[in-house]
Amino acid sequence: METNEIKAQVKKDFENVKNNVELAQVSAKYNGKNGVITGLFSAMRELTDKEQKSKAGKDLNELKTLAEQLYNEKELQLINEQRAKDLSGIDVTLPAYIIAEGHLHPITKTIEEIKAVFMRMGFSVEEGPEIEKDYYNFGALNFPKEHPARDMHDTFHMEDNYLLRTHTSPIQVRVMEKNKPPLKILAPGRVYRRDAMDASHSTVFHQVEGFLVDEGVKFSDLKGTLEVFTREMFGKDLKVRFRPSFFPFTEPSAEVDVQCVNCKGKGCATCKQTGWLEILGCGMIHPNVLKGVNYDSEKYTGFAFGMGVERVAMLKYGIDDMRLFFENDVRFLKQF
Ligand code: 2U9
Repeated sequence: METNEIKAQVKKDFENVKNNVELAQVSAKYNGKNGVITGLFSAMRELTDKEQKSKAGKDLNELKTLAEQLYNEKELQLINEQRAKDLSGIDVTLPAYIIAEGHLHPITKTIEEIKAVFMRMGFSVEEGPEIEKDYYNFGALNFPKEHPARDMHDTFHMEDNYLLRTHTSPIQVRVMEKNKPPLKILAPGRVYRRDAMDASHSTVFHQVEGFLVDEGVKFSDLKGTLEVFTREMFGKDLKVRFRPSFFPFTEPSAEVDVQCVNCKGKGCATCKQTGWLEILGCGMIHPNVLKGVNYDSEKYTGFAFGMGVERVAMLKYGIDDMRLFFENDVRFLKQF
């Protein structure tokens, strides 16, 4: 068959294609492994007459290009036809229906933000049970039995020395029991206190605690770590101060204030005219806590810190009532 005749046939075949299946069939007929054009190329390679071979090669290349071009044109035509069919009966000028997008709760967001800052400093995150043994919540943390410090935690007690954890410190005791130093752990989670709910207290709230244990850990390491945290969380221009405090599980202990995020230290209602906001508690881990998990307290030292997430979120976002976080009023939640 003359190439011109074949060309005419190719054109006719592609013209008659009505769908993708037929397009694939016609394409295979010419360009497939056993296709007409593929066959002709094989035959051409057998030719011995140089001139004949060169002409046949040129003709075949033209034919191949034509088949490719026709294929591409047909493919585009089929896509456009399908699109027109899809859109028939649809008014594309109608305004879009906006689907309401959900997002994380502000407390979850705050926890994620706190975690991100400490993870950049090399802390890893651990979780633990909310129903805890008295030992992990108090005993292991150097709270003496019958000591008033336990009362301050307003605990929900259960049977068999179980309770609802009043802080996330038990997570860290469990991590220490299972691992050797060096350790650098962040412990976020929900905690429970038998407290009446008001603008600044809640029965259920969230804490992020953290600790680091290694050889030669000093109070200055704690200060440096927490200064990085407050700078990243509240802004780099706000000053930080450490005040002496007391916790059974740390010695020495301190509370950390940041200059008021609202008035930048001048004095306002948020900071009760003091210019400072209390953000964190912290200290060097008490040797009794280290001994309790069989660490050599002569060799290892560590620091620990803790914060209430709701309080951090309230200060960061300028919220004056903790109850808003738990009411789940979408008018409130939508603002984050
Ligand atoms: C281990 C040893 C020590 C965690 C710490 C605080 C200080 C602290 C409070 C802040 C506000 C709790 O939410 S809050 O009421 N926390 O002041 N927490 S040091 O110390 C630990 C933890 C684990 C093994």
